[in-house]
Amino acid sequence: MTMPGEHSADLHKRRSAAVARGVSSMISSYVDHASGGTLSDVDGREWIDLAAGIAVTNVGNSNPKVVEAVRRQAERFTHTCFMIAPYEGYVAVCEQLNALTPGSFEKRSALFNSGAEAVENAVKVARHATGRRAVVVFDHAYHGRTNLTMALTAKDMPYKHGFGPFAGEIYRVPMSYPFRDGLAGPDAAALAIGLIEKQVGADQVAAVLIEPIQGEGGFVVPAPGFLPSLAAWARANGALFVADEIQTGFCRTGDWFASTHEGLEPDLVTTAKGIAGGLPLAGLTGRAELMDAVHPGGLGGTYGGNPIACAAGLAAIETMRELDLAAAARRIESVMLPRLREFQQRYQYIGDVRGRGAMLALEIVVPDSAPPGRLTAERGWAKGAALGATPDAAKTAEIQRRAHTAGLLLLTCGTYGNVIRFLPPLVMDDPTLERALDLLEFALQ
Ligand code: PLZ
Repeated sequence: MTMPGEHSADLHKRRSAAVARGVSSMISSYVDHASGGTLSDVDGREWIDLAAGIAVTNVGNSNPKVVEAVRRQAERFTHTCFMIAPYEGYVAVCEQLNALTPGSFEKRSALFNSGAEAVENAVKVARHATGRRAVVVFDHAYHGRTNLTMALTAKDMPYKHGFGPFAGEIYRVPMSYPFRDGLAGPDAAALAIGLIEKQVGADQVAAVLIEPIQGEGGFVVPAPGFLPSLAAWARANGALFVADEIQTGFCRTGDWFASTHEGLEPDLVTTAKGIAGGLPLAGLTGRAELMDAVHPGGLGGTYGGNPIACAAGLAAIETMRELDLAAAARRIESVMLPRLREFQQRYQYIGDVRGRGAMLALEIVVPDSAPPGRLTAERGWAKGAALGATPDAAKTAEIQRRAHTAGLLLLTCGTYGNVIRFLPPLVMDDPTLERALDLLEFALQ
C-alpha cells in the first residue's frame, strides 16, 4: 500500500476509530473528486482509474447527465416507496431493462438496491415459478455477501469465512476455465451436467445461475459452447437459466450484455453496478410468465427503485446509447489487448491474457510451473496442461502495489488471488488509456 498524504493520514486515523475493521479499502488515500478517467485524493494526488468502482462508473464519475437528472429528481421528491406511492421513473427503468436485455419475448422487471439483492430475488422467483428448490452454481462464482448469496459465492476467504451456516439447496459444479482445464466448452458443460444429473437430479433444479464472464472469481471466460450447452440443458429439463450480468452488464463487454455474445436468451437476468452511473440500483428482468408467477407483495423493499437512483439510471442508459459505449468498450479492447499480449511475450509470469471488451485481465503464475507451449497462447497443449501454472498471488500483489505507487488504480481478483483485472470507465479517452498502459508496463517490469 502506498504512503498516504497528510490529509488522508488524518482521515485514516479517524476511520480506524470509527469504521469497522471488516470493511477494508484497497488504497489508503481518500477521494476528493473524480471524473471520466481519474480520481483525485484529498492531498491533490491523481490516479488513473482502471477500477470504475468495480465496473460501476461505466459512464464516468459524476457524469453531467447523471448529475443533472439526480439534481432535478431530488428537487421533485426523494422517496415515496414504490410499494406505497408509485412514480414514472421506476416504470421507465423497467421498460428499458425489458427492451435491452437479450430475448425478444415479453418481459417484466423489478428493482432493488444492490446486486446481491437482485440475485436473491432471482432465486425467489425461480423457486416460486418452478416449484423446485435446487440452485446450481459454479466454481469461482461470485454473487454477493448476504446469507443466500454467500452460499452461492464460491470463495471462503474473505467472503464467507466464519459467517456460516449458509442457505441450503445450493449445488456447485465445475466452471469452464480454459487456461486451467484445457477443455472445449461442450466437454466442460457435459462434465457439469453429468454432476448435476447424478448429484442433484435434473427434475430438482429450479435454476442454473452463472456469470457469463466471471468477475471476482478471476475474469474467467468460459470456452465457447459452454454457456449455450448449459442453457439448452436447462431448457430441456424445466430449469431456469439465470445470467448474473451484474459485472458484465451495461456495455462493459462490448454489447449491452455479455449473454448476447453467444446468442443466449436467459430466462432471468440480474443487473446492478453499471446501470446507474454510481447510484445504488439493481434489477431483475425475466420472462413475463415467470416474473408474474409471484403473488402481489411477494417482491419489494423500502428503497428498491428509489426515484433518484431511477433518474440516474435513465440518464446513464441514455448516455450509453448516445455515446455508443458498447462500441467504446470494443475500442478499449482493441487498444489494450495488443499491449497486454506484448507484455505476455515479454514477461514469462503472465500465464494468460483474457477477457472481452473493457473487461480484461492478466493471470499471474510462477513461470517455470507453466507448460512450455503456453506462450503460443493457442491452447494447443495437452488437456489440463496448464494445471501446472502455479498461481503467484505475491507477485500479483507486488504489481498492484507498484501500479498504485505510480498513480494507477488497479484491481486484482481470482480464487487464487493471482489475476489483475482492468475495468476502465467506458468513457476513458485514448491518451489516458495509453498512459495507463505505460504505467502498467512500469509496474510489470
Ligand atoms: N454478482 C457478478 O460482481 C459484485 C463485489 C465486491 P453487490 N461484485 C463486487 C465485494 O468485495 O463486495 C457482484 C458481482 C456479481 C453479484 C454481485 C453483488 O453485487 O451490489 O455488491 O451486492
